[in-house]
Amino acid sequence: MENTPPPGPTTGTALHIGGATLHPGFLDAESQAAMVGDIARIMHLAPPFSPITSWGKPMSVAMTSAGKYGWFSDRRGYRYVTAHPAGGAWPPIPTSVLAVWRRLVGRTRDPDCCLVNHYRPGARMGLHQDRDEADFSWPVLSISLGDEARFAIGGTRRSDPVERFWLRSGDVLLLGGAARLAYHGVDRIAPESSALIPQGGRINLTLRVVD
Ligand code: MD6
Ligand code: FE
Repeated sequence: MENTPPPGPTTGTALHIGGATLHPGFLDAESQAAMVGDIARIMHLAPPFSPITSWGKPMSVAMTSAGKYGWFSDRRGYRYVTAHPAGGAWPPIPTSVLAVWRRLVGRTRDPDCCLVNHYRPGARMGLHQDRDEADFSWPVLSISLGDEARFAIGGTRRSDPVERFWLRSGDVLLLGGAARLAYHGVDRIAPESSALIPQGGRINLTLRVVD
């Protein structure tokens, strides 16, 4: 696939790609700007940090969280924790973000964790499965804000072939059903492809039920 995003916004109905469900342009410009403001408040209260992988290398993506749990990694491995590494509970998940979950997943249960990933140009997220949660019958919902990102998704084995597509600001992606345990990652960011985030880069929110 090409290395630069194809032109033009895409809006409208859901697309099914590699077992995932993509809602292109789910959030309009105004909702995206409001959400970035909400995320800036989370980052102020719970500053992003680059978790250390079990290999001992810091990740290129800076992370923080909101909700009952935050995602954390160090040499001992990956896990959910109830406090920021500097101390203190995680800030609550903003209503603007919960509203997206409630519209697409439902009102039966709200997510326990909103992981906030901040990508600067050059940051990447290697192919991984989201499997630190207790109940895989709940989907993982992801919201893209800012610079465009090329997303890769394969099957439930690391060696399965991957499909790649671009995630744009305002897109919402759901990994549920058979795709819940699909390997996926972000292999490139298109620098300065969006002016949404004052410092530039991309913010990705992933919402999960953890317990
Ligand atoms: C990202 N997303 O888009 C990384 N995980 O920056 C994820 O790792 C992800 O988009 C689970 C479900 C949807 C996702
Ligand atoms: Fe993931």
